[in-house]
Amino acid sequence: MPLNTLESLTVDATRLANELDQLATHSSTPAPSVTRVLFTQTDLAGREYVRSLMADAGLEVIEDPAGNIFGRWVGSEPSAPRVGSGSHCDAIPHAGKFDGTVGVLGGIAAVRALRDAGYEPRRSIDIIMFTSEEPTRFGIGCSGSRLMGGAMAPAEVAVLTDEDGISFDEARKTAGYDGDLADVVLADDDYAYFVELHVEQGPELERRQLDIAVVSAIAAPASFKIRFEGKGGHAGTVLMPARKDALVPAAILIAKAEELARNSGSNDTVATVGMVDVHPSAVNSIPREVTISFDVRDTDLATRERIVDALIDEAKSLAEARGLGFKLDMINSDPPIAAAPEIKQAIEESCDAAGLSRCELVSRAYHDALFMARKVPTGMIFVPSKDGISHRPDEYTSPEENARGVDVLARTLAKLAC
Ligand code: HGY
Ligand code: MN
Ligand code: MN
Repeated sequence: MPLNTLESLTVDATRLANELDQLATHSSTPAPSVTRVLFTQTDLAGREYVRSLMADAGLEVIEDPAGNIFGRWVGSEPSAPRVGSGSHCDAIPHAGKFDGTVGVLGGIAAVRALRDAGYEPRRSIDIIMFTSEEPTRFGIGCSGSRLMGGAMAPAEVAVLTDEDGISFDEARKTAGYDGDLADVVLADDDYAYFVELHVEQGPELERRQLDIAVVSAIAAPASFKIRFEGKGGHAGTVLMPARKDALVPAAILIAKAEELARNSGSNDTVATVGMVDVHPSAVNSIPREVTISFDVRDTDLATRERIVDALIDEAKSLAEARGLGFKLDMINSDPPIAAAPEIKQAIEESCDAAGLSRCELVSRAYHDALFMARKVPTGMIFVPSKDGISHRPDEYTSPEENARGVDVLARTLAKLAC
């Protein structure tokens, strides 16, 4: 079908907004927050809803052993490498309703708009809900796309365990996902292209008053845990010289992380300690074991590595100087990716055809696209985030802004799948 039929492309902004609201009701925390953790009841309910939307849009619903869900629009050449699009529907505790979901429900809306415009793909188009982009339950993000992209071995993912000691393998099977995780890994020619629509989760589009960002690169995330082991004891009877307090060096290290990130010489360096676990955590007991989680990112791999190494060195010398035990648990340390030029161009042309303003941005958040890029030429489309807010209940992108992103996604998919 010639692409000029796309002049008649219309996206139902209200319907998409209602569907995003409906999905947000599947949450284990009260509105306006959204919490939807991998393979919990609310996640399973969310999956059911996504499958119903895919089926309603005429997509063939396929699920793999890791719980990745594919809504397939079979093209006239079903054996040709497909075009993939999609994102995630799991949500960290007390998040908002747009992170990830706009890329899944927006992808389905893009298919509806293309069908209504009379478009017929040559390459099949898959709208993918990746099984778990957030690290909440198993400590590492993007387990589904890591498997698909070959960034993590099936045997490694299978044994990831949550804080109750339940493994990924047990959790997926309880959720009804059997089969061999090795079947999740993509063949090199499964997909020709992958495009992800996502909210910016930053302030740039709103600040510059632009409609769309064409993502040029995705920053490199690393996360690790450091544990200090001391002696603990009674808060009243153990005098200061005799103490081996595990929380004080942790506090010093947290301040050090901020100092290193602020003074790295790069505006793109970020370092966060989002979790601190203190044992035994009693007001009158000296902390005996403390585990702190680090999230360090930069668009430049060498800079990020330098900050991570400096933090680990600092931790080791703090432990030595204070006679404490020390343990490092490296969780992930991923390279950045650059978006594929041909996909950036398709997105740019689609913005221009739709009469939408655009700019180029680096993604400081990671996404499933970071791992799909291991196997497939990949690109991303951003729509604005109000006040740059995300991972908070007041995350917001308007129906009109989401619909503009879907319009660009639809045109981009049509270009790539023809
Ligand atoms: O942390 C991230 O960048 C993503 O939102 N999970
Ligand atoms: Mn997120
Ligand atoms: Mn996301």
